[in-house]
Amino acid sequence: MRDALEFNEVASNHIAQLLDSSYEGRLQTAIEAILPNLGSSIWNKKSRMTFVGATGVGKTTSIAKLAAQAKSRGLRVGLVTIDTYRVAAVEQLSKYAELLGLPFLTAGSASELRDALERFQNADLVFVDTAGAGTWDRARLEELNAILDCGLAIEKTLLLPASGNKRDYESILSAFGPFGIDSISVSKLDETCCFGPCFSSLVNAQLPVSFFGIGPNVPSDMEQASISRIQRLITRKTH
Ligand SMILES: Nc1nc2c(ncn2[C@@H]2O[C@H](COP(=O)(O)OP(=O)(O)O)[C@@H](O)[C@H]2O)c(=O)[nH]1
Ligand SMILES: [Mg+2]
Repeated sequence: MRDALEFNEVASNHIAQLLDSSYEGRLQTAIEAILPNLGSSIWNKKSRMTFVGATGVGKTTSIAKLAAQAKSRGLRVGLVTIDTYRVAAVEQLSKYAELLGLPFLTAGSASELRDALERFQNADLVFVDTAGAGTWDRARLEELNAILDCGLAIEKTLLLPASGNKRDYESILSAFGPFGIDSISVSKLDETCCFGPCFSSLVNAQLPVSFFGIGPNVPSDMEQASISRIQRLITRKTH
């Protein structure tokens, strides 16, 4: 077991916790003990939710995946984008909205976002797409937060790429942390052969872990985070 955890570059202090004698042979329980907060299901509560994170990490695609899954469960879904700087970004989500037959609005300011959410007040789920923000780009991060701070509750999920390294994760968490993150999701689990650094950043963040992106396909490649998936990712020895 130690070999597998080391192969996947799980940090040594987390390996020690996982292999603590009281947990031996009970890896699942051990993971639950150090990563206690898996996000609750979004399907049975009214929710307004946004993904924040770096450009290209998969925010828009994740929203399309979840919106499609929600629609197929018979939920009423609205889509809003505040990523209005780039024409292609608006087009990307509006194309998904068209394909999925979902209502779509754009908002360029906090008051426009508030209006959009009010127009979607009868929806079960509203997803708000955002522009990517680099961890060094303080102005962009603050601007993003100012728009999201529209006076209505929006759950913020920080989307991390599965293939990051320890320092990148630290920098992303410290850049986005001050803006109040409710949960973390991970994208592109299919694109890494080494989940340890991401796993350790999740343990260190101690925030609920909500979704895993496991491929590019809409809507199938998005799942609720689970201990069993984490266990498989940190113990596999082949790819
Ligand atoms: N392999 C893989 N590709 C993904 C995943 N999620 C998103 N992508 C791809 O990543 C690229 C950028 O995604 P996008 O949603 O536009 O990122 P955004 O800039 O954060 O909104 C697209 O080509 C997506 O198809 C995933 O879980 N696995
Ligand atoms: Mg996008």
